[in-house]
Amino acid sequence: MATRKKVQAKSKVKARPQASAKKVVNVRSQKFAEKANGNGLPQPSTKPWGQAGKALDGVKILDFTHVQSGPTCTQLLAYMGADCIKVERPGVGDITRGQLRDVKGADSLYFTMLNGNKRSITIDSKNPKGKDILNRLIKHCDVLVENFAPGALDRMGLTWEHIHKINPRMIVASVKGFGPGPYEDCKVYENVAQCAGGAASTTGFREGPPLVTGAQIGDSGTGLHLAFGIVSALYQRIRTGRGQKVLCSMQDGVLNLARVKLRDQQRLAHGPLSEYSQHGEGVPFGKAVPRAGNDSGGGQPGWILKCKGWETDPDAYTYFITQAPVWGPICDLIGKPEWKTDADYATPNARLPRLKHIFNTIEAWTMTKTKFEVMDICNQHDIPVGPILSMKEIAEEESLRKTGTVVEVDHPGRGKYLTVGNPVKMSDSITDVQRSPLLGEHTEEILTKVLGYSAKEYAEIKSSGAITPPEKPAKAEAA
Ligand code: CAO
Repeated sequence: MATRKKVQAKSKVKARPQASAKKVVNVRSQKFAEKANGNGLPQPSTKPWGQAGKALDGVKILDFTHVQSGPTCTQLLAYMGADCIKVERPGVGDITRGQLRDVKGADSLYFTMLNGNKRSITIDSKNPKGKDILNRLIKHCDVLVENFAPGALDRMGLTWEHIHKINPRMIVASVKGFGPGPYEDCKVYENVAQCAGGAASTTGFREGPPLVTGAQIGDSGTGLHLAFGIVSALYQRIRTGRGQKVLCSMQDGVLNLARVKLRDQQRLAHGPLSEYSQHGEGVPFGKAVPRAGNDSGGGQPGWILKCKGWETDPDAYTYFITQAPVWGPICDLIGKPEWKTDADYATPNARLPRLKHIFNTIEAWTMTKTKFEVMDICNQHDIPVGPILSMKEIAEEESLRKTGTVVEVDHPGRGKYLTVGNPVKMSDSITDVQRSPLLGEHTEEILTKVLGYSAKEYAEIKSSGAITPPEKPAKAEAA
């Protein structure tokens, strides 16, 4: 009790400077207070949960992204309710529209799964009228998001100075391969980032080469980081009234996700990494963190084990963690009750040099069960295990459909397809996943309804080449 009182007292002291913050904030909070119910806070919505709009309703995004990293970011913002206006090159669009195509002539899944809930406008950013339109969009929007190669935005004339001059409130958010330094001018794709961010050197088996992972930690991971930066900048703008630059380098994003390996690098200076199975096998460590195969990244040893059917099913495996508190039930399940008291097996430290033998013994048991049976049996004893789910199994998993994590949407060009919905679930901001837009589907709507161009102006824009693909040169007449 005494401790709680102390904490409360502390937070009171902290709250005071906020209440007497700068004038600007005071004026705003006074306005809130007028509507308030006596405690200085705005009234809660009268609408039921989930019916008061979405978290980012009213936020307008000028989406200049392409490929994967940037679109991941803006799709998440759109899922949260932001109005995302995707600018694409006339006639071409985001290059992924045509990459890895599975349905002839239709937008690829690569594109459709990264650009849901957005509107598409085509603008040639190098055409003078195109530049005018972009300037209007800059005035209209809150955030410009881009992931062009270094310098490309500046070459379009859209420098930070230019943008900030015409809209001081605009947040300019960028993904680049590297941050400032020797590699800042380099173009970067997913696997380059995985390698440069320390993930590849620490992934794979000790005896094999570095390995990249299937999860797109460089692209989607960095897009996610950028979304966090944008929302933070929007929040800070409430106080400062001005936008700022937000930069996420893919190298930084990957390193952030691989931070436990930088932890291990520093631990190496103080002795071998005892939880790595190479330690138990008596293999000495080198100067850098080695690849750890399927070792668990934390303090509880784990490994991937075969399950019933592994001979024909490449995914008939389970991850099995020998968490210390459930060592007793593990021994009972695998038919080794004597290991509970045997000094060679009874404690986590005693087990470390014998992990290979222990996992082989557990595997002899898991091979008699399917991965789902292992899951069911082990969870009754609180033993942490995880079936290796194939993408087929995930696509068909009922519970993921029910939560809106896997969503089926209909597309005029390609029919029904699956996409990944919002992985963040909010009780008062419900995501409604919509199909990706066709190239330029909303050009007229945005120009006339959002930017207020008249019908006459729209016709002029149309004939200027600013929103249409360049005309193909006439074929030379046969001699
Ligand atoms: N109108 C006119 N021109 C346009 C345009 C438009 N609407 N949209 C793009 N362009 C132009 C750009 O201005 C640029 O022209 P310049 O080189 O003359 O300035 C050109 O298209 C190509 O842009 P780019 O260099 O960004 O594209 P790229 O295909 O050559 O490179 C990529 C792609 C991803 C390697 C590079 O953009 C990059 O390194 N981005 C940052 C890191 C990143 O996000 N990587 C992840 C990609 S996802 O795997």
